[in-house]
Amino acid sequence: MTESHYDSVVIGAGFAGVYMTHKLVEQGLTVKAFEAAETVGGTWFWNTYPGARCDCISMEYAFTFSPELIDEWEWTERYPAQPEILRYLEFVAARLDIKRHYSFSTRVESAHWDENSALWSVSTDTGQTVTAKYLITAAGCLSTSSTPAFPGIEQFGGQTLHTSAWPREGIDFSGMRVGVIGTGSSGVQVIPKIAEHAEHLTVFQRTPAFSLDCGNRPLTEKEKRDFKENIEEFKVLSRQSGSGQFTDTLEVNALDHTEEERTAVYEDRWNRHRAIDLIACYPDLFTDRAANETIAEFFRSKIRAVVEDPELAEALSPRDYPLGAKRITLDTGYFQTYNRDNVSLVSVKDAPIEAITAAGIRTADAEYPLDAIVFATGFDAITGPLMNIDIRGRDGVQLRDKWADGPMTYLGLAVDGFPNMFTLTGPGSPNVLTNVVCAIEQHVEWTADAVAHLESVEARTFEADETAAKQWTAEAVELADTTLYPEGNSWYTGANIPGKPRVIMSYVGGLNVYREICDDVTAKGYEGFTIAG
Ligand code: NA7
Repeated sequence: MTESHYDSVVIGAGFAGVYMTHKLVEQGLTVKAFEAAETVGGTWFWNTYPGARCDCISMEYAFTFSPELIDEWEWTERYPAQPEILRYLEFVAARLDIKRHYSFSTRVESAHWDENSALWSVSTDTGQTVTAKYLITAAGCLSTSSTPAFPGIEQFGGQTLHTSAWPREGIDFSGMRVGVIGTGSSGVQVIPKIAEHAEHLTVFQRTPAFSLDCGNRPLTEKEKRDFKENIEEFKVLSRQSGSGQFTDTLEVNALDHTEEERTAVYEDRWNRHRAIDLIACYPDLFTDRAANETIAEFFRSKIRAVVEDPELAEALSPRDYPLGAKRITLDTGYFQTYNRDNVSLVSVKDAPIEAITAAGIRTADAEYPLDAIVFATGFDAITGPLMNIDIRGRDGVQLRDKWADGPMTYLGLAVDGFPNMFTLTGPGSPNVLTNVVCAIEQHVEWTADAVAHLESVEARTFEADETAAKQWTAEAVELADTTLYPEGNSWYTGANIPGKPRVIMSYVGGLNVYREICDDVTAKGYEGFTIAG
């Protein structure tokens, strides 16, 4: 073999790529890893917009596999801001000595399976080509940004920015008329920050967000100590939970409580400032629309309590989808921002944005002159990062063609016709509907065990069976249909990208159940896979 052959290629240096590379190296495999950014971080490298913050609690959004990493790292805030998570990943990369396996500032353009050699041939935008037995994608769920194809975008005379490609030196909005399009997690976080500096901020809202005041604050010394002292119990509880975040779900349905009892429960949960404590507080909240409406109305009451103008409060209140069917956003002073004199809201639901002009934004019924436009318009999530790479399996079949009508995977981790390829946080896994770091630890460890097994039996190929993939994908859809997820036009279902097939891209049965299924597959000798020698 030439120097450009490795046992495995890993794509990406976010949480998943860093841990996967570490595990494979630890198992004695050679690894070539690629990352488009100049360093580790993944989505936390790119999303540097002001206000960018995780929607999971810091101590829960961290690796648990290494006692040293837990011991040596100290989070400062309850909800970590982007710079702190990036520092954490740099710390992890340094402790694991992982960077030497990476080519940074290098984007993988193609990965082609070669039948004769049973190897992947992987090429990059810097002209590197390597071969590897295993191809492991850790390309992230939110790494392909989406900017709607508004006509005239190129004519705009001011500055345009996407939240996920923010200038690292920052931008001074003083004296500027700024427009923000989008009120998902990114919009809800960036809007209060821009409002502090802009001369005027106009928010273009198509769908209002259910948002939870994250009540962010520094962690107390006691919280930090308790976490480390009780880490083993924490690991057990988070692994037993469906969302990778322990919560105490009541044993009574929302509709079996009186309104007064429910309000007391919601109020208590609201003050915990943790989304899972609200959405999972009653068992029926996410399966019964009437139950869901009770908590949706509670969230609306919080908007009315903050926004001084009742008409504006109503315009900011979500009404036409269940709470949780689009991601609950976590905010710091979001609704308060609309009480400012320099902020206005434009609803583009009924009068959509028609064009971007040289001077600003034109909707169906008005024109808004602007100096800068911020696209907080989200991502071609989960499948986008994989379909953007020219990945070809057996018989030259392209992944993007295979998934043209929607992704099909086995366990979210493997695709039939694509031997020796593992898709960490892939569609059909419990990726973004759980604490993703918890999901990543499970995916990486399961994959590492599979690779160790394949090496020990000197397997040549490992491939998901088509029937297993079809069945897994169909079951994942059926399971989602028992919930309220299909009722939201969210990036969970591809509904945010025009033309993208509308199908749930996450396994909604819970990370705990998923873990058992994966372990069972392993125990049954990789049931649903064909291992060829
Ligand atoms: P999201 O949650 O997909 O939000 C995108 C926002 O942009 C959302 O409010 C969209 O409205 C809006 N949007 C998209 N296209 C348009 C057009 N054409 N016109 C008007 N408004 C539009 O992305 P985020 O970056 O906020 O969050 C993604 C995840 O990143 C987040 O959940 C965290 O996990 C991190 P819509 O709702 O589609 O009507």
